[in-house]
Amino acid sequence: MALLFLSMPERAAVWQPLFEAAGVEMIVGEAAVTDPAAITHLVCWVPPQDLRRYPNLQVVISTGAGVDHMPPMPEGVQLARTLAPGIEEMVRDWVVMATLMLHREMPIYLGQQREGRWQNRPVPLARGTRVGIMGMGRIGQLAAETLRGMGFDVAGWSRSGRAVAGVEVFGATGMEDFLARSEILICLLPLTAETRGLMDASFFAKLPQGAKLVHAGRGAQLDMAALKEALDAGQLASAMLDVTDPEPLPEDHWAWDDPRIVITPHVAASTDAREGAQHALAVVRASREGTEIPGLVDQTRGY
Ligand code: NDP
Ligand code: OXD
Repeated sequence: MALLFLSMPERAAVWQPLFEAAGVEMIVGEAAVTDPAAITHLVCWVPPQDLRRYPNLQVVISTGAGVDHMPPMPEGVQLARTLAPGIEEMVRDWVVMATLMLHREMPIYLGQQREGRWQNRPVPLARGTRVGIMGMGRIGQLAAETLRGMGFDVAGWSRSGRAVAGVEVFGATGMEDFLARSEILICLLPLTAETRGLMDASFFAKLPQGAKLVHAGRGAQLDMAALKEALDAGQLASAMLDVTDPEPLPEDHWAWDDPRIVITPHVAASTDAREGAQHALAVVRASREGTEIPGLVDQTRGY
């Protein structure tokens, strides 16, 4: 079994000794492939032009938690995402930061600072403030745990509505009730056919007036024109976005200068090279042993 590594050279330098120690062949870059038939595993963010070049490919591993950027896999090829505690903790930290920033009205205070204005506003309590998390997977659950610990009243929404200890989770049919209670809405959904364009005008209308949006899922889940309308109408008070569509936004996009929005350039998480390598090794071992591939994606469902 050999793994083809198509990612950053500085990461390859961390991976190589770990693969050597594990006795798994790792090839860096397509140019170094002498026998395409030897490649059984491929790790990348940007996939190669033609996956069919590798006739014995078993698993393609995304270097991140998401897989929405991947093309359809050739017949028989499995798709996995990287499971790494660091990714989950980093996104949790970003979500908690963004939730607090919006809850404590930082967009307004940053505006006041730029104007040299010292003016206080009512100070809200976290305790009892109703937060709704869309996507109660690995990251959503971690964020829920921390936000609950800070006193926020957290509910979740997921496809299955699967129970999560200590959190009320709404399923697909409970969306309206979930939105109606979400004073701060957090999106941690994967991008799929079902979630593309989900946050539009009718969606925002279901939130309480003056709600705040924290978005770390994927840009294409958010209709930016609807976001602007909701902000202008006071239906939304503010938003913090780590993901946009496209990334980056065009230079002249209205959102760059909108004081109600804080944008970070898709930096909620970045996979730690060591953790990424350990995950890839676990995938190769699982393929060898015929056990379940960690991070296996259901390609029909899209996540
Ligand atoms: P998981 O697969 O563990 O969880 C996904 C959750 O979304 C599950 O609870 C799932 O429901 C729910 N879900 C999926 N589709 C729907 C739907 N149509 N309606 C309602 N709920 C749905 O993913 P992670 O928690 O690991 O990651 C989530 C996403 O976060 C990633 O896909 C990626 O887009 C984003 N991300 C962003 C990063 C950044 O830097 N900004 C970094 C890492 C991830 P169910 O439980 O029923 O299956
Ligand atoms: C990821 C991401 O999916 O960085 O890991 O968004």
